[in-house]
Amino acid sequence: MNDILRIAIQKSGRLSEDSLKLIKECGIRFDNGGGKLKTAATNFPAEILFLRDDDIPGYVEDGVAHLGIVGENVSEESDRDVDTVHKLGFSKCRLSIGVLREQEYHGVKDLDGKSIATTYPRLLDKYLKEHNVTAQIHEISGSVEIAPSIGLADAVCDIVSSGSTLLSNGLKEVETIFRSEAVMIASKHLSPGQQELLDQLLFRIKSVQVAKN
Ligand code: PRT
Ligand code: ZN
Repeated sequence: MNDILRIAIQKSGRLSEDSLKLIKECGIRFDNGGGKLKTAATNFPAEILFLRDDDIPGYVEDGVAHLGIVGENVSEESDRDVDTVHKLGFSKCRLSIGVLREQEYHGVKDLDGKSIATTYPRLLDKYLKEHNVTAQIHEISGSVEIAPSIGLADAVCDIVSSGSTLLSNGLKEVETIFRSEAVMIASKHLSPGQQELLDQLLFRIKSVQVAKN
């Protein structure tokens, strides 16, 4: 069997350390020194690709990578045609709507006619439609939380973990629209050999998770 699994993980960011740790805890050894973009495992038929998290779902959909570790928020927002094969239990966070603290808020209908700044337009749009709310979505690429205080939007929709970023920007969390954690995603076009390798890897991941609980 000459199959190899190419696993994409985040190069540098909140997912990187736990992704590497998980792979190592599965007994897979590799050299990741020198800021390389790709490295081969020495004791398992796998290669690790180090990418920006936003690029991972697309690489997995295209089959350039066979597996990826990414936040469910990023995978869902990308709307790529991939399988979510396992929840990994780290990088837990939520995608929430926040409004200025002094603004009265009674429920999601209060967002009707408002503008909301976000880097997650697709997930936000889905949520608003499900709740029959018509709001204007302002897609911006970063520093979302500052938008209401500078008059760019009435509300924000962004990732929240401790809540301190919202707080320090004078915002309060009013709706949680999506709960996320790191997930393993897989290409829909694995060969039988790659599927077998994935099953082995998932067995190891589940064993690591059981051992921790
Ligand atoms: O460079 P690259 O594109 O790869 O990375 P990135 O900067 O896009 O992502 P990164 O590393 O910041 O986050 C990767 C993933 O970690 C996200 O997609 C989430 O799944 C998850 N995660 C967990 C978080 C947070 N917690 C988090 N707190 N992602 C972002 N944040 C940010 C949030 O955007 C906000 O600015 O932290 C701030 C809020 O945190 P609190 O604790 O103040 O509420
Ligand atoms: Zn990113």
